[in-house]
Amino acid sequence: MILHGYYRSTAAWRVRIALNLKGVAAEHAFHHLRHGGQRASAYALINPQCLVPALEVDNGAVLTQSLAICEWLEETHPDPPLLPGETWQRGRIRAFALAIACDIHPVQNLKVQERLRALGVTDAEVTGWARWVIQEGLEACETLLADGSGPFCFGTAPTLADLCLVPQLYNARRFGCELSHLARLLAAETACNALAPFAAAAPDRQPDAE
Ligand SMILES: N[C@@H](CCC(=O)N[C@@H](CS)C(=O)NCC(=O)O)C(=O)O
Repeated sequence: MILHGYYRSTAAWRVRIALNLKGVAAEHAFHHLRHGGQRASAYALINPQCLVPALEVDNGAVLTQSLAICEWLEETHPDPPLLPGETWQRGRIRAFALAIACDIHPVQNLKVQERLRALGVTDAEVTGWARWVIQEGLEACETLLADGSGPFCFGTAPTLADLCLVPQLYNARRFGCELSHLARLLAAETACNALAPFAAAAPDRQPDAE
């Protein structure tokens, strides 16, 4: 099994955490996003969206989209669960994960930033745009956890929600977001980072880290 990623890709990071939590071994292939590696013709054959991650399984078949990969891992390796609990709780975990994966991350993604720059938007304006998108989105995420007891997003063990949160907080800091008032999110991040599967998935622990 090969995970195609990049050390600082928050979407690939989600999958690295899932693999580590479930104890599933994978080789890693790295594609330098700042150098356009995701658009190389060989990689476009693996993921026609020219995005990481992509998971190539042993028969050569490929699964794209980080949350689809995480759900496939969940179904093939149920323990420990990324979507624990009864159906309502599982729905809430998915809603939180999707708030990040669908409504924050794609709007601040590299591709969008590059397109804005190509249209003449300045670097400072692009950074401000990403900061605003992430700040507004994470403030809503904090409220989504209002009735929780922690220490993780949804209880006493990490779930798909935490897999999305930790990388997005990293991006939030890169773009200068104000996070100090997001107490529930920060507490969940602290709980996650104390776990070896999360620590081993961090960007600075990846072989292609710069
Ligand atoms: N929805 C996709 C998003 C994938 C994605 O946007 N990946 C980013 C890195 S985090 C990427 O490959 N960006 C390259 C680009 O924007 O050109 C997923 O969850 O897998």
